[in-house]
Amino acid sequence: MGQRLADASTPARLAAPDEGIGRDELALATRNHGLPLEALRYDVTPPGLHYVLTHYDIPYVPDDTPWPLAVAGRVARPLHLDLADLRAFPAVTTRVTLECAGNGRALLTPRPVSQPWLVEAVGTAEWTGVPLRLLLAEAGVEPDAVDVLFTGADHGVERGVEQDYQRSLPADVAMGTEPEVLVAYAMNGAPLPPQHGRPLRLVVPGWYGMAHVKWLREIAVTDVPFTGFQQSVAYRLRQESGEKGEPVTRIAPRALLLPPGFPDFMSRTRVVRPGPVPLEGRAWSGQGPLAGVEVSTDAGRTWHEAELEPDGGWRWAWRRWHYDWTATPGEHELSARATDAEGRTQPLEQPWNRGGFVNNLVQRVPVLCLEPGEEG
Ligand SMILES: Nc1nc2c(c(=O)[nH]1)N[C@H]1C(S)=C(S)[C@@H](COP(=O)(O)O)O[C@H]1N2
Ligand SMILES: [Mo]
Repeated sequence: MGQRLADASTPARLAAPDEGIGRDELALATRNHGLPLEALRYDVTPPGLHYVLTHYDIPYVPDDTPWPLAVAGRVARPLHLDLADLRAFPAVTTRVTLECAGNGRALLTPRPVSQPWLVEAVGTAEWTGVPLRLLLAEAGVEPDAVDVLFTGADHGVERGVEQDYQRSLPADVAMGTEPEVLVAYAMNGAPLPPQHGRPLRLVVPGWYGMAHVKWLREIAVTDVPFTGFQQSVAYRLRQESGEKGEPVTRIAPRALLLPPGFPDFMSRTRVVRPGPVPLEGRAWSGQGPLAGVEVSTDAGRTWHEAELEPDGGWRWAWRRWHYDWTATPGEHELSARATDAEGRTQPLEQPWNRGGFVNNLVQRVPVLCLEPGEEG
């Protein structure tokens, strides 16, 4: 049994406000990566630019692996499928924006010691696969089903216990159509890349990343709620370490700006020239559908309605928004905020819980507008 390892989901501790990034956070930050924010320009994130989060090692899966997938537990007819069997089911393609539940946690005070995302743990892909409800119907779910448990092929040590990556969904969510959960074998029309779950992953549109189990090898229907580490210890909203906490589920509304102008290499401040500066970005929500996006160019003091483009039929994908700004010389702070149809919006003051989950604090983008004719 290995020693206790740092994990990307529940912070072992909180960093003091002035404490720099530690070795455990660096170890996570150098194997995972975020979306370069300029890639918010694309409807579908280009290959390699989608964020990646892996808790353990990426399993090695050679191209010709048949990959057995079991559908077991409280079902009338357990299934033993492989990739070829799955491809024989009707295929569905869905465009989905995926976001890590810990997105934004590196900006919190105190900072949870875990994967240090700023705001870039997001990406959009077109996933192709079999609706999970078809597999469950084929297996015949027993009436006493409570949860459906998904097991990945990766594993590691959590709090001194060796275990597989496992997450469950309530049975009604697993069998539902809004959203339709997929067992996906393709990403953007190609087999899944290794880091995104080759050869099979779960896709749960509208839910935070932890639910989308990669390297999926077993689906088990259970008559008791699943209480494993990634369900009951990690991914809970807690103010104090001993609390049971509410589970993390659907993605809260968020808008991000495509960085305007060009970066000042060291400070990362954005530099623009005076005059018209078109602002654009993306907004999404896994809770209520989006109702609107507003932009502030004065550090959140005043807000202006942005133009939010239609969803093109992709309910679970981000939507483009734009707003015409006229920049004047000097320093500015830009923000955007999304609101959903039920009035949920993004806070200006940080929401806080021990894991730094579901934190949709408004993004702040410092901008320096040059004097006319000045060089950056
Ligand atoms: N088997 C397995 N599935 C997993 C994970 C993992 O570590 N192992 N990480 C989860 C988390 S926390 C996130 S945010 C998403 C990230 O998906 P991506 O790397 O394809 O963007 O995968 C989820 N599925
Ligand atoms: Mo995540």
